[in-house]
Amino acid sequence: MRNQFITDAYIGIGSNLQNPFLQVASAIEQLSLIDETELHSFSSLYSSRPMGPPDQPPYVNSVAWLKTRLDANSLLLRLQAIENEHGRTRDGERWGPRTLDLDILVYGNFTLNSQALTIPHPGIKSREFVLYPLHEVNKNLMIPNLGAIHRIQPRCYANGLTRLSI
Ligand code: ROI
Repeated sequence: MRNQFITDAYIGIGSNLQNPFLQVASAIEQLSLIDETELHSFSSLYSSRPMGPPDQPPYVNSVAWLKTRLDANSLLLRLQAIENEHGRTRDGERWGPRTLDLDILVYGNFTLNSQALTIPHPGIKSREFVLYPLHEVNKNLMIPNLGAIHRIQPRCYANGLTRLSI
């Protein structure tokens, strides 16, 4: 649904199958085409160690900063459509490899806890592949329930996270 207000939404992007670098680059382009939404900026692409079963390829991760008039659930539907276009399947093992994962990390000052969606994303504070690119795109970000990104990010171990592009 269209919203009178423009909200800053931060999207976590991850892939570790079928040319992850291209998957992430193409996802960023798709994000720029969402209706009622503007792609404000995006982070470098990073290579990260898999969280979850270790017998899977490394991930490529990034974070995009959107300005949107869509409500959170409508935005989620757009993200799921992009995941599907990228051949995402949902029948694999928990925390198994994936062609494309798009998560709403932060949606303005909102907090939400529904079956479909938890905002802010519950994994933010323990995931270096989210916190470092999020800090790169907005060093002044305040995350509801968690606080200032510039305080949280340095407390998170980098775990071999490597920047692939500037
Ligand atoms: N691990 C890394 N490094 N990056 C991800 O984007 C990622 N996404 C996931 C799980 C399976 C939890 N592991 C990940 O969904």
